[in-house]
Amino acid sequence: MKIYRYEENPLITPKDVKPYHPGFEVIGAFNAGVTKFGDEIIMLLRVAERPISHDPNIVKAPVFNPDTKEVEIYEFHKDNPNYDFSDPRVIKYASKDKFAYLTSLSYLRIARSKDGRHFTVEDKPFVYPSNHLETFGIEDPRITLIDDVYYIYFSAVSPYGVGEAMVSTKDFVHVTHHGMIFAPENKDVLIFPEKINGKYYALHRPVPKSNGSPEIWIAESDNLLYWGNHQFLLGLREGMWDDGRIGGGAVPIKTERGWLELYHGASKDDRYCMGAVLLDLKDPTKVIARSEKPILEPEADYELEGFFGNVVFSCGAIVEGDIVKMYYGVADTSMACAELSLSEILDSLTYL
Ligand code: MAN
Repeated sequence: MKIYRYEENPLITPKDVKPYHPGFEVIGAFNAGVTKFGDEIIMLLRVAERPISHDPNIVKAPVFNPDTKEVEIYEFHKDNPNYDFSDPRVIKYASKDKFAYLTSLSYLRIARSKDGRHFTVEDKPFVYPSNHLETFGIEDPRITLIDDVYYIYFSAVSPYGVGEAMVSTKDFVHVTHHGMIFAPENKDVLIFPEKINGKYYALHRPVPKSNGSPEIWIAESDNLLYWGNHQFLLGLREGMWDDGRIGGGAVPIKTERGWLELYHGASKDDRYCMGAVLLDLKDPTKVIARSEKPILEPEADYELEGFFGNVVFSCGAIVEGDIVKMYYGVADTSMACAELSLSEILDSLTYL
């Protein structure tokens, strides 16, 4: 399969984004939702900011306080035996496989472009944590346009867990909050851009606890807010590139052969690739075909190295004829884009 990575990659890096919080540094501008808006392409960036630490033995954890609207900073010494600091993204409890804090606070910021390659990042956040379910930040937005409303949904992270919250806008200025649409632990929601047989559909990715794995489910709704009839859709594949965790990536693309979903799959050692799955046009709970091999894997230097390397992670694509412009976060640090051929992706799938 031919993959054309833009010469301008990475398109946006943390250096292109001014910190919003005094005393903080931007460590990530990545995993952006993408949409067309008038004659612009809008990227809704996940911007991750971290309090600057002058002592390498001190790890800081920023937490948004919804009552005061301030960000509070907690400090941890790396010698503290109660915590595990081996994953740079989180401060884990030493005694259990859970995180206590994140090391950065994420929020959503708009970047605009006319050509899809050169972006201007706005100065202020567009969606910022606003309640008790978002105190550790909001992450990895996706944007689905239905009629003239842009639905934006994202991971909301707090001590209560990671769930999926939704807002909507018509103009990328005014925002309506709709609250949490999928309770913890759930991420990687992807709302289909139109009703199918009279229902809205969404992919989602629960993380079952007592048994089960982080795999892709599908649900339906009459109103985009209340989701039901949950069904298991797509699982991990032992020994393959997607045997650790999988989740939806870009908003499902309607093609003649079915709904094409570009999803991410991570191996057990956290190497994130993009693959594709094809769902029945009239009944998206049916899987028709799936990638054996990734359609994109971390190979370029900016994909291999960064805050958390070996990651390509798409939250949105723009389709023009046969061209799929897949925007994707690289190494939990920056944004890149690659063009692929829609028909080549469809031809590369293994039909079940
Ligand atoms: C994982 C990673 C992080 C993210 C947390 C919370 O550890 O995806 O980037 O901040 O989950 O969602």
